[in-house]
Amino acid sequence: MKPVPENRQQALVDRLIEACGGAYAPETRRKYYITGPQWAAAYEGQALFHAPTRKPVSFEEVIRQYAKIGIGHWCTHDTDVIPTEQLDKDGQSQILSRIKTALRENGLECSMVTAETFFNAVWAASPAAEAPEVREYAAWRLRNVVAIGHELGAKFAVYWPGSLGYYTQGAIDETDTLRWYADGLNAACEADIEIAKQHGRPTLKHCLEAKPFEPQAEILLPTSDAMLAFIGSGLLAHPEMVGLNPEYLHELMWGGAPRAALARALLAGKLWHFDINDGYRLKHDVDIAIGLVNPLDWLNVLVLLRSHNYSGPFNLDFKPPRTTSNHGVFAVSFPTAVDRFITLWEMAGDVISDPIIKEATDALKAGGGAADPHDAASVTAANRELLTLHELIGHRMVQILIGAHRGRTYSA
Ligand code: XLS
Ligand code: MG
Ligand code: MG
Repeated sequence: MKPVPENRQQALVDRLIEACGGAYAPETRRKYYITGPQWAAAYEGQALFHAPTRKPVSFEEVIRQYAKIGIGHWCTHDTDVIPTEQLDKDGQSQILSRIKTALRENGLECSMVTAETFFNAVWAASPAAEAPEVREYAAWRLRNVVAIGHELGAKFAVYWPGSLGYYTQGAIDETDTLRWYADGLNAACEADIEIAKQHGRPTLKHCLEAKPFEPQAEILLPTSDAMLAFIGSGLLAHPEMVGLNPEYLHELMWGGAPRAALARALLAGKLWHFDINDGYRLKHDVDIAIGLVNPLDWLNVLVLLRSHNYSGPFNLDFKPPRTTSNHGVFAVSFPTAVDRFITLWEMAGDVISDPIIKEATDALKAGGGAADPHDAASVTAANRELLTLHELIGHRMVQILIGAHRGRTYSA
């Protein structure tokens, strides 16, 4: 092939993505509770060892593009859209009114707001640092985020306390830090009760998000399970207002099974919000879009969530790769992420209603009917052949994933 001149490259990408097929109409995409973060679409590709590869994108543009794709909900960190020095000042109200206009004009809703408590230098020693003024600043920021949430009509507030940890051990007492972190959340919940009353709205659902490493070397609440223990620790004044926002990759990063982590959150009644993406075990937070790495695992995750009627948001918390252009972010990255989600969600429905999986599962639950349930040999023998169904179910899941359950084979 001859070199493709710069001015023909977008058309080539557009033609090939069209040729891929399998895209859903924007109206279909809007039927799912999919939320698009401001920071994901506006991410410019920068990192510690990476210069930006894309140009800045305004929130007006992100909202307009999400509407065109069919992503019906938008969410943001406070400082994605409001400069730190303008928070809770006139600048904030002007920006919020511009956001409301953009949302209204494009038929989008703001689903969630989140506090940036990791990027600014003020968080160097975490939002729960030793110095009381840092903690007062953190409480003020969280209260302000709650106010922004009500102003924009959000239902959820998310907190990823990225810098709640340390590089050198021994300088802080972890129990103090965790108590102080709880004080910040208590301030947010108490402010919420007041502000919700003023607005005549229900209080927000406050969702904690864990990540096992980054940006600190050691993290005090590294997993969703640690967050559950924290919610139940007695430190929170309103534990009933606080739940989880697990992120798929964050559970995979520590070597866990995301589906099992979600199951534990479901049992605790705390699975309120879910950041969807993909990546690799025991690596940094690569934030690849859903289904590009682990589609089978994703299918399994969605089977669990569908089976248990999860009805919260699916938040596209991924980062378009640095190799994707500004055009590609909205032409390829977001629509394909949404479409893989929808396809996997619908496939999860196929798994749940698949007669083979159903019969196999029912048989496993019926067991073999051992003559003596207190005799190991008799119990083992009674189930010996049935247990082969575990592998058969795994095979059937792969068949559904690749379409082979419809009779497709690769015979020559
Ligand atoms: C970072 C987190 C972040 C949160 C919101 O790793 O995923 O994007 O979702 O602060
Ligand atoms: Mg996240
Ligand atoms: Mg992540």
